[in-house]
Amino acid sequence: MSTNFRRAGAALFAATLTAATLVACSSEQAPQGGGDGGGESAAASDTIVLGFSQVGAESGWRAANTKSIQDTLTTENGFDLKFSDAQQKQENQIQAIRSYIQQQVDVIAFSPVVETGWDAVLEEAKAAEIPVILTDRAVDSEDDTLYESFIGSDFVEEGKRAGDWAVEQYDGEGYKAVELQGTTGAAPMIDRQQGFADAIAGSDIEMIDSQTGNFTRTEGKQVMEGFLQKYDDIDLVFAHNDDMGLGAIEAIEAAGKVPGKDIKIITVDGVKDGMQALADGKINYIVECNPLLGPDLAEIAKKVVAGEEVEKRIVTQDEAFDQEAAKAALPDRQY
Ligand code: GZL
Repeated sequence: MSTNFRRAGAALFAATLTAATLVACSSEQAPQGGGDGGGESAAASDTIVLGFSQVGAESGWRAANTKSIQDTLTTENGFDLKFSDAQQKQENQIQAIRSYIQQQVDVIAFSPVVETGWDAVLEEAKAAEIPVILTDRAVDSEDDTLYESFIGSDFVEEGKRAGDWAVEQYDGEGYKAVELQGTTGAAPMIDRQQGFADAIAGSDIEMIDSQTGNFTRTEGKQVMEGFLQKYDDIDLVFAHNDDMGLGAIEAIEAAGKVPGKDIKIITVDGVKDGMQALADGKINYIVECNPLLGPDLAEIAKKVVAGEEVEKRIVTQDEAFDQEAAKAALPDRQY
């Protein structure tokens, strides 16, 4: 009998027991959390207690992702959301997941800050029969029974789309490019770098330097300042997110050059500030990475708790924008 089925049976037993308990003593405060039920109020047994460990608050994308999760996993929608911000530290995420296990939540969900180092804590969640859902970023675990589903974009495809556009626009001009990489070891950093490199491999665009800007505007600016001091012939910046691209714009302007013209910029995400810079001609192309993962997470969590089979991989659909498309899209952007 699968874990999910076992948990569904336990939930049904708990609900039945709860109904009986409510008749006997309506004032008893039901214990929060999953576990075997026992004494839970009918309302509480219908509520899914979900523990979520978020990467941090490093970028506009992350803020939009957090808002989507908190706006969707509400009590009105049947959730008791326990939310923690790991400030981009894996040890904080592991600590939060262990806390959720101790609290016997019904489901654990998280966006892994980096790909590696998760097997031990995911084994602990599995031993506690608490299902885990990955959102946004992947883990490199060989054992895919450690999580029920992974909901997020295809980052290799995002990098490829960025590189394909660069080749289409700039091949044959001997462009020298620099790369502002995301957090070292994070799935979007590894995959976007790979996708872009594969796309430009057959062109004369030369990647002369890469360095992490940790997905933040401040660090993206600092790294770009360093590149501008080191090289006087940069033609193109590929930034793994809008925030680092916006930091690069500040550095390029401070160096007396015109972003989007003297130095072309391609980024990933499509958050409002990035799309505005694109519309203003300071960025040349943005590949979107949709952060609005709350609805998919809620749907998958409900199916998992109900013991229903769920897709192991749910790929979020992304668009891409040039400067004209950004002007048209801006008024309707949700984030
Ligand atoms: C991508 C997400 C990345 C964004 C960054 O799904 O993990 O992390 O591209 C964010 O803006 O910091």
